[in-house]
Amino acid sequence: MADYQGPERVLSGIQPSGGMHLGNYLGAIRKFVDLQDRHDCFYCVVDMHAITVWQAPAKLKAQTRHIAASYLAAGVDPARAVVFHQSGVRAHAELAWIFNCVARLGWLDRMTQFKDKAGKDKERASVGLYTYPVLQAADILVYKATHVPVGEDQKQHLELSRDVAGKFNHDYEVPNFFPLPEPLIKGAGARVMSLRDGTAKMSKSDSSENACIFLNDDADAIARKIKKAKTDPEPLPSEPAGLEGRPEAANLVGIYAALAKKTDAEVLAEYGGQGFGVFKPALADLVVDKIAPIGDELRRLEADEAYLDAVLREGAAKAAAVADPIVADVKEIVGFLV
Ligand code: AQP
Repeated sequence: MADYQGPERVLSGIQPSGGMHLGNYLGAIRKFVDLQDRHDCFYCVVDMHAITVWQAPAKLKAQTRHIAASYLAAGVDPARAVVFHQSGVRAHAELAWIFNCVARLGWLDRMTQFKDKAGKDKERASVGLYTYPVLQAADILVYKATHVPVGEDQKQHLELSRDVAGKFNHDYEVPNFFPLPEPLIKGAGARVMSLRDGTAKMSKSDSSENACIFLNDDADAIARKIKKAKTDPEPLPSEPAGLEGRPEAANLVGIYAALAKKTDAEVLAEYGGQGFGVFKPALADLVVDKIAPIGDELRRLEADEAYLDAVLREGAAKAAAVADPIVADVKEIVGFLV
């Protein structure tokens, strides 16, 4: 980034592959809201990423609107940030192909998310799932975005985006044409874990519905899931070091800290020595307080499909106006006839 002279821009996206959950909120969307006043922000619903695993077409449309509604319900303002669906801007796919020819197989072979998602039967995974990080590099660089707010699980993909940008700049002898995008990961909530297994990340596609708190869960569902959350029999320690080796306890304390905008140490100063019989109801009250109003607004917005579609369409037009000239420059650099 050091020598890049272009404007600072923020880009991030979430896949419409299921319901929006607390991990997406704390790891990504809450940062989107914080950034929109200070930066030029592009927030997309990455439907082209979602189809790297099978999505029923009618459901995909509904989920795309659900993610868009979640952005808005959480406070993303389409007047201040560009909100759009990835497939609505052709430039993403065009640049992704060129980047497929820049990225190296060896780089993709190292991606741990592909290994996790493809599982044991990787021969049956889609080619798209394998090249997913290349499309992600195109999503970012098609706007010459300099900053990318994401959860910790995306760190490796962001490094690949930097590698792609650097190799393109080097191979085509256009120093600093693309910025090397910086991930914005730090902070509480960067890695929210499953409520059923403190060693696995909270994920839309988790088969246990009690593993995830969804943004549209009502107060009863939130309280029930927290009550059922896996824990251990020990009381909470009075200092963070005491959470070592206790992933479920660490996760619940981390969620509390992220939502209350406190440190783990501050939470433990208050609850250290207490059992989960005391801590879980306090956590449930806090989650309901912060998340239930977002859920109410989300349901209201989801009922207005015409409005959501208009927001996405207008956002896609604004996004294309920025991306198309960048792709035109790329084609010229690569040597395509334009
Ligand atoms: N558990 C999490 N903690 C913190 N941040 C998270 N993110 C996802 N899970 C957590 C962040 O949310 C953004 C969007 O992620 P995504 O939906 O595009 O992809 P994902 O990381 O694959 O999310 P899921 O929920 O696990 O989806 P599925 O089950 O479909 O694969 C990213 O910034 C991510 O870091």
